Amino acid sequence: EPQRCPATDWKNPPPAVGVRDAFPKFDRKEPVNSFVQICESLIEECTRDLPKTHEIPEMEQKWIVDMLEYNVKGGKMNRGLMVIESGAVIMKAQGREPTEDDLKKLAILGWCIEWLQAWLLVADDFMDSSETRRGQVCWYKKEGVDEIAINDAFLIEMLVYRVLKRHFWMEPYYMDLVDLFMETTFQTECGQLLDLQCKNVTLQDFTYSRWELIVKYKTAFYSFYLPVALGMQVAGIREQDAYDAVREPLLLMGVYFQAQDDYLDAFAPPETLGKIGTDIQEKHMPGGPRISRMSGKVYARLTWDFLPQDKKCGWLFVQAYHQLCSPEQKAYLDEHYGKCKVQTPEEQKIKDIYKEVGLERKYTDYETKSFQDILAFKNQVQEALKICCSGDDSSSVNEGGF
Ligand code: GPP
Ligand code: MG
Ligand code: MG
Ligand code: MG
Repeated sequence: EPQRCPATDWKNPPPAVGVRDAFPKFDRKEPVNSFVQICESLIEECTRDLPKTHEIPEMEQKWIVDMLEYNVKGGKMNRGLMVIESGAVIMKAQGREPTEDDLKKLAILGWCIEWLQAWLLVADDFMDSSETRRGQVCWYKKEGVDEIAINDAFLIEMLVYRVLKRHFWMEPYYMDLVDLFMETTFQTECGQLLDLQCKNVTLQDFTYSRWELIVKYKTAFYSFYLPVALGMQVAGIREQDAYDAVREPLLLMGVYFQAQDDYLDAFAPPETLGKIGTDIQEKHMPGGPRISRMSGKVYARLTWDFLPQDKKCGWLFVQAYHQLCSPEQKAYLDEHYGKCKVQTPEEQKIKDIYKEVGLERKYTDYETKSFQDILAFKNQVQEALKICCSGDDSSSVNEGGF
């Protein structure tokens, strides 16, 4: 049999069978704990051989392990767990119980999304000049990390493809997984571009439809469509109609999710949020000398140059500015939005305006309407999954609570 990837053949080609045998089981009664255990195995597996295969010295190997430990864990793991849940529900609808290995495969793909998200956030925090993430200091802010964070983000990205190769190269849907991860990354990068370009447009351009476009691309594809599409791949679904039928409601969920993120950025206390909201403040600190320490040596160096101030197109802002504010309130936003420092009276005043114009109520109404819009797709999704799920046990899709 000809070799699959002769130009990049690994020194130790991953075996076709038994590659996950030593992995801990995914236990549906202990989903969170057993899911985390599987991440440990993945970190071990993808860093263990680097000294041999890529001539990585011990220090850099340890850097990668520590960097993964710091960045891939500590999230809510909603996306990762969603892969397992949707894969298992679909398999049941097909009239089969997911095997132990099916669940391990789903969990590994779940971690592939969590790792994708990890590198996106490492990069995003750098771009947003954020301080904290998941209750800890942002990676790029750690001493001795700084700009290395950019390469670390790229490293995590490629480790995902190495996990895919090790565990799925022999599957008929391996190419589809690679294609799906690449397309989803591209969609997310398009969204991030739209998000970052906000600093080059005026507040007038921050319309609801621009906001919706940004969040559909920067959040919804990777957070909601990707987990379910991965579950469908493992469940053996090949029909394009099925993927097309689930995409729209999942994207609506993603858009609603980002509205919630934007809402919480202003209104949730940092202890609950695990980070300090940055949507209202200016995004780049003025440049200046800064001391940093590496391998015991002290360096003084220049940090950020004076970069143009930027502003964020968030759900709260687009609602307030275009629909709810009085001319005076609008003028205040024109003067201070995206220009004030974090946790200052100006930032607080903007939050007060958000409250005065009734944004909390508006958000609750939006939440109710989103929920109804999403539920309206229930039949369409059930039909699509029934078509490609063999057997006539048509009630089982329901029971799974898809
Ligand atoms: C988070 O948005 C953005 C992403 C996860 C996409 C990043 C994409 C890249 C190509 C780097 P946010 O900045 O509103 O989220 P948070 O408030 O959590 O920082
Ligand atoms: Mg951010
Ligand atoms: Mg961002
Ligand atoms: Mg946010």
